Amino acid sequence: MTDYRIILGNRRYSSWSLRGWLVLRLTGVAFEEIVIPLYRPESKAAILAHAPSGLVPALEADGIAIWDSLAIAEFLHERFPDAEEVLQIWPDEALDPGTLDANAHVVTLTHDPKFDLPVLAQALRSEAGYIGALGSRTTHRRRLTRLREQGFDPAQLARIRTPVGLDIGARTPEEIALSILAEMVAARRGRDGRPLVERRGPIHGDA
Ligand SMILES: N[C@@H](CCC(=O)N[C@@H](CS)C(=O)NCC(=O)O)C(=O)O
Repeated sequence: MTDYRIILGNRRYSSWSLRGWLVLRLTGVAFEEIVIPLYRPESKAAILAHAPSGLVPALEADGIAIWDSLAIAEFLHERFPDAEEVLQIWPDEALDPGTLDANAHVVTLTHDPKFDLPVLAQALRSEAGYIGALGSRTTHRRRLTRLREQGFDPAQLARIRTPVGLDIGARTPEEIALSILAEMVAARRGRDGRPLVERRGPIHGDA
């Protein structure tokens, strides 16, 4: 019987790890999970002991290593073609603009145009109250060009917040998440995210 072992980072902030793990879980097969704390001096060597890419997730099955989350998904799909819950769809196909109202917050995090662009286009077609995209200004200039080609006008494109988050000097994944969530709250409450010590009016008052 095949033993399946998945090597991954913390699923809460490594979305690549989450994807590999999710697909494996949806097959219904029993598996062992090896969680490697990321971004520590010893992390790379620990991952390299399992996958030559030095990146998580990686899957071990029948003495072979499979890495890159898409390769893991492909491999598992071939092994478990009947796993009904495995969704073979792209993120934008899963995202129905009709379900996103003013309370919806959409942020793309992959930096990969093949995932980010279709999702941003769907979000722009929706009423989502907050649309953000992680990535450099150069990446965003390229995104804007592609979205303009799809017919979005400057006013529509201005809804995308990027670089996303408040300026708190965030570096780690946790800090970046905090900066994005803080901006979401500020946007929702109509505030600009300045320190409270600089606020003249009532702290909980209207913007
Ligand atoms: N394209 C790869 C990306 C994997 C990836 O970038 N993993 C990150 C964590 S989210 C990683 O292992 N980082 C560790 C490092 O760079 O040392 C996949 O789909 O699996």
